[in-house]
Amino acid sequence: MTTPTLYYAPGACSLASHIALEETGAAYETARLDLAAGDQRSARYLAVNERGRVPALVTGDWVLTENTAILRHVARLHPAAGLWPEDPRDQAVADEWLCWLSINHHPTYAHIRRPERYTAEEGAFPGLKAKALDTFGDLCTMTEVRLSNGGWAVAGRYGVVDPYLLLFWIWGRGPVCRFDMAERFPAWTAHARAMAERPAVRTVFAREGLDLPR
Ligand SMILES: N[C@@H](CCC(=O)N[C@@H](CS)C(=O)NCC(=O)O)C(=O)O
Repeated sequence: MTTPTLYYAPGACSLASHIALEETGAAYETARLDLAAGDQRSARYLAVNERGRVPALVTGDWVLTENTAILRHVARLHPAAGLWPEDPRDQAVADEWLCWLSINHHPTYAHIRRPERYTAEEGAFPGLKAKALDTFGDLCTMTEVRLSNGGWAVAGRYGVVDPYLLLFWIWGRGPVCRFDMAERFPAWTAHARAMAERPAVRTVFAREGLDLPR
């Protein structure tokens, strides 16, 4: 079988797919992009993913983008890793989580980081960023509520939703939001700390040069 290659950028949303691949224990390769240097807009990368975004998972001549698709695909390709639930309701809950995070958390965060994508008026940037930061905090509160029973996100079993949750915890902790995650989101922080115990997470954080949740 062809070994897939994950195109990723340190600390970007590709982190979730990166952890999921590592969790399977199967062989894969990585190709690192520096988004600040504009690698995603290079001709070399646009030939891989014409959208100029990470992640992209390349298997032979097949290119798959979008975290939610990659997460589901990786889980289904490696059923023995148990990363996708078997029960239909649990599967629906896993899909619900992936939709919730990708449709709400990700674009809201993008409004804080990349206001120029959402308004042409530079004078509107501070207001837009401030409102998006508030909204991101509100979304985190809603995510916290769903995690308040503790444990992994879906039916108490580890799966691909968990690394995707970790990504947004990391972004909440990071320099763009600077949230006190432990204070504001204790259940989610317990989840992030449990993630930090996993060997696959440690491997990927070391490769990406990220600080583990504490
Ligand atoms: N919906 C996509 C979003 C992909 C995306 O926006 N990736 C960002 C990193 S988090 C990116 O590559 N940004 C580079 C750019 O916008 O120039 C997914 O979840 O995979």
